[in-house]
Amino acid sequence: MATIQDRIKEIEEELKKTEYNKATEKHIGLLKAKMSRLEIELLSQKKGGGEGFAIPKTGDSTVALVGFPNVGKSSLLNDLTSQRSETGNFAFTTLKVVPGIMSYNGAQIQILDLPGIIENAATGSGRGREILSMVRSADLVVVVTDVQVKGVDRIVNELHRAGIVLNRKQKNISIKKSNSGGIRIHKPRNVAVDDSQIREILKEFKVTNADVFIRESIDSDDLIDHLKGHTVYIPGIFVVNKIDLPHSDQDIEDLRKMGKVIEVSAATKKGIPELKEEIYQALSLIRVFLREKSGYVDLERPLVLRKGALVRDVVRKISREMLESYRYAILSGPQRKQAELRVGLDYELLDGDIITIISRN
Ligand SMILES: Nc1nc2c(ncn2[C@@H]2O[C@H](COP(=O)(O)OP(=O)(O)OP(=O)(O)O)[C@@H](O)[C@H]2O)c(=O)[nH]1
Ligand SMILES: [Mg+2]
Repeated sequence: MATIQDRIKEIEEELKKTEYNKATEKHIGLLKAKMSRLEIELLSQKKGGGEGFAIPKTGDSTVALVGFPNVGKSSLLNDLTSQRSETGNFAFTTLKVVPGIMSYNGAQIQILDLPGIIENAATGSGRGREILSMVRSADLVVVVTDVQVKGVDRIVNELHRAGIVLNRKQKNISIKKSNSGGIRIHKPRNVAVDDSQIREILKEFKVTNADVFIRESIDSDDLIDHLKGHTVYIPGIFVVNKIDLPHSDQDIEDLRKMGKVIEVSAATKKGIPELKEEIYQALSLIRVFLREKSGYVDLERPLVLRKGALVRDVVRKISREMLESYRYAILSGPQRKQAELRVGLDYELLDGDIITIISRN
């Protein structure tokens, strides 16, 4: 009898052979749904992976470096942080996760150098799955390649199979299962996936009675990702390392379709300052400075928060008790028109804000 792995392989082969066009679109959607379903089945059969692998998250944000072996991930970690990760001119020099801290603009950004095990990591070895679970919890994925750019799509696909979607927003879909009544689909007119295809995909996930609410334009991948149920949506940037070596500009140009591309050389340090800046930007962080009672503002030590953070988040970071005794805060900063803005706990902060917290007593 064919094992689940065999069936996954078969579908993979068929997907490779099938050219994507209007006529095959539905068929491809269904094959992908089948494959996701089988992968979930396979994972549920396996027990947890190796031991002592997980690295605790530290700092203000976590960035995962992923890519094929020998592309220079460890060399980059060494350039970005003060950590020393072993490098070598052969595959699989790095066998465990090596963390480092990149200090940038007052933010402490944790960078994880991951072993170059990517292909079939989702369904393969325990180690591969452990690596993917570290990628899942990262705030940013940096896909590293050398100037042999071809094959980066395989990495993106492998991440996708593991429920990690790069540079795509989560779509507004909800599915309310019921006991009878079949499938009822509620969707706006501009959705490209037709009802029969939605039904087929749902059937693959054994959903036969449900109300399906689709509230924006989606494709079949969006629906499958939703049904898989554990999908995370993370920003990703692409780094082409070893740019000091001969390379094809066209290959790099093609890569730009997948996201932001930064060309660097860990060997000559070309592009390293730009890479640091891009990592910082991609994390969408803001820095807020605290004015102490004495009036002193320490500009060297900002509080680092996510874009969209509220005054409440700063107060909570300082102390829980302060949340109780909070009266109001005064904001000023380069992005504020008003000199001194009096605000409540639910006011949104902007990068560079200086905050004075006024509490009772
Ligand atoms: N020419 C050139 N060589 C580089 C560059 N960056 C790294 N290398 C070399 O490429 C080889 C692999 O570098 P590593 O940093 O060990 O690569 P890795 O991606 O961590 O490899 P694994 O741990 O095996 O996955 C080493 O011999 C490095 O010296 C670069 O920018 N230019
Ligand atoms: Mg390495």
